[in-house]
Parts: sequence; structure tokens; C-alpha cells
Amino acid sequence: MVRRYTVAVTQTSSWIAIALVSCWVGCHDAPAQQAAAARHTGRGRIEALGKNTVLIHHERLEGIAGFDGKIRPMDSMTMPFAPTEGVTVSGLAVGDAIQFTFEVHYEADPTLRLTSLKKLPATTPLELR
Ligand SMILES: [Cu+2]
Repeated sequence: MVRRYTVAVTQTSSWIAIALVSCWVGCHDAPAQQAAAARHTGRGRIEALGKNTVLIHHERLEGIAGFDGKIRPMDSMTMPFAPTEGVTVSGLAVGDAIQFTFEVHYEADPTLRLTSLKKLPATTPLELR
């Protein structure tokens, strides 16, 4: 009787442990994916225009979620972005100053997706490093 009780408690503990681990993994995935889909705004200069890519030398960006879900700034650098449906690069050229919005999707390809592109006046001062 005592032995049967012990077995039952042990099994229950195992199920609770499995449930806790599942929750821990699940709870840690959820915020990272939410942060990944966040929309950001940046400014920069077009370095290259490809069929499915816009290479942008961007200014420092604030509040970008990393792979680990942690929010931190991203220094000025050059990165490739993929324009999403409806975002056109016609009328834009290499060297143009632009303002753009984008989303980061670590779980999918392409990771960096341009959701809007706007040409800025050529005289716009940009802080590029
Ligand atoms: Cu970057």
C-alpha cells in the first residue's frame, strides 16, 4: 500500500516536471516571436539595389530584439533587406537617402523584411558609421 502510493507520487511528480519544462520552453518562445515581428523605423542610404534585396547602410537603430529576445540598439552598419509585397524600389537609386520600416523574422527567411521605403531629400544629414 505504501509502495503503491510512492509510485503514484513519483509518476505525478514526473508529469508535473514535464508540464513545467513544456511551459518554460513555451513561455520563452512566445515573447521572442512577438518581439521578432515588431516593426522598426530607420534611416540610411541605399548601397545596392538587387531584384529581391535592398542593401542599406543604416543609422544606429534603437530597440531591436536579438536572437535571444533581448532588446538592444544596433550600431550603424550595412545590411540586406527584402522588400515585402507592395514595397517598390522604382524611383529609387543607389546613393539615395531613405527612411524605411522593417520587421525582423528570425524564425523565417527572409529575416529582414522592408515594409516601407521613402526617399528623403538628398541633403538629409545621416549619421552613418
Ligand atoms: Cu544592422
